[in-house]
Amino acid sequence: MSRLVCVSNRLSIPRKEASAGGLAVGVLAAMRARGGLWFGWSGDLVEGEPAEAELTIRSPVTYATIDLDRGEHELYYAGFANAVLWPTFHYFLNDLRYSEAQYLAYERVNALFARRLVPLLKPDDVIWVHDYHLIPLGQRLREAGVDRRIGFFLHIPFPHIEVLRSLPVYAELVRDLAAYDLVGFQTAADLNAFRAAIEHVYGPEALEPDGRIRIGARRLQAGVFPIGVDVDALQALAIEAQHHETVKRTMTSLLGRKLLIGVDRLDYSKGLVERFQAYERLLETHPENRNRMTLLQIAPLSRTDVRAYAQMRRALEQSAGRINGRFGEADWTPIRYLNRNYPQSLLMGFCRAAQVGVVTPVRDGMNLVAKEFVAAQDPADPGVLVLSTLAGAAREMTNAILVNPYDAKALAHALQAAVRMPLGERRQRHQALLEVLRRNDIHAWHRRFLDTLEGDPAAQASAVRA
Ligand code: GDG
Repeated sequence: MSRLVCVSNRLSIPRKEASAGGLAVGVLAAMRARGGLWFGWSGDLVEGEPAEAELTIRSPVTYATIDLDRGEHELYYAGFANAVLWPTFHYFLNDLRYSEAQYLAYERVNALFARRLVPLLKPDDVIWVHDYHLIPLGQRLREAGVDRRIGFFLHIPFPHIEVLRSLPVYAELVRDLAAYDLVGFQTAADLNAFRAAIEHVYGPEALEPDGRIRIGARRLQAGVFPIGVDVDALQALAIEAQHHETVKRTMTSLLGRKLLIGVDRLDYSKGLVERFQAYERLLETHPENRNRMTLLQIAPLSRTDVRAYAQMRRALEQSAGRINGRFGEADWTPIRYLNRNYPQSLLMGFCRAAQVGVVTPVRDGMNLVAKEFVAAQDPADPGVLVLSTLAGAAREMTNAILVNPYDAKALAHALQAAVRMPLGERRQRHQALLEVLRRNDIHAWHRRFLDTLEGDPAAQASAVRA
């Protein structure tokens, strides 16, 4: 079997503190299963041209990290990746401020990744590039003479062509994506949007009847590979975490009230402002819930150097403060809003103890928290998942209570239905959701992607059909 080389902006080195983020969870699973090289940014900033990659061996994974120049990183990461691509791909065009300087830095950082990666490559490596930070990397590697199979997986949504076209460099991005052998998406909607973008840039003749894409002499594949979770590992964590001191103390402090839980990186795409509004509405319109439930919202800070995130943080602090001031009692805080990072074991313990999982992003590629919440439940007495129709996960998890997060009335209603759902229905829905999770777990995700990339005909057929 050829060696796997994964490339992502950030990586998850065991000796460093784990950070919240879905990409690292997924790539780590693939790397652990198969071993190989994981290349990415060290997390450290320097002044000037960064040195060669530093290798850290943690068998079966070798981590190769490079530092980035502080100014370049600001333009590439806080700038083009997170203030241009992230909002555009999540349909937030209001705050879009395009800057050519940021795009050029994005290009330069991708070229740097290619320069530093090429000397580490072996002749039969298979290369898997992850996410929107690194769209041009495949093309840069091709220019450096790399002719191995290179795949790309987009963890976030791919927008409709009419939204994508707002970016002055949309055609360059589509051409860069076409340099890969396989481009993977979370949902069929993302794949269709990509195919429409290919048609827009290259014309209808680029789309072949068998689903492949032909550009000149090159052919590439695009497919749907919904990311999943490690169900057994999460179940084991959740069961063990019940005995964790912090989980026990937290449950005691609720004095028998129902627990609603949200766990999200603090990001405007996660719908927290809308979630707090709906919760306020629930307390307003269903007063019987007052002093009977608590919303525990865990929201570790992310991308604090991007302006839109600081604004949203202030709005949430005000909202939580207002709700607690308006409805709280001396012995009851309606929302416990925490901007801190917890170990995953504790998160799973909180999820298992909760009656309702509130996963209501206003746009999300997949959303792993929805799947983690279901995996953490006790099948004999499971909690209920309230899930946004605008998360990729909603396409598979049709037995959750599905709701449009922009509709405060409907969301309040969904929360009410969730806390009141009888045991029989909870069990039935949970069992159906667990089956979906098992059918398409994290191992199936990386196996299917890599089998397709490496040319397994059975995997290819299923990727094209998906
Ligand atoms: C991107 C896409 C797609 C959260 N808080 C803590 C913590 N987390 C973990 C969760 C989960 C992960 O972070 C978040 O994953 P999501 O999928 O929910 O969201 P993104 O970070 O936006 O991920 C997303 C994903 O990539 C994978 O393809 O699903 O659509 O946006 O695993 O549990 N982990 C720890 N402490 C926390 O406080 N340890």
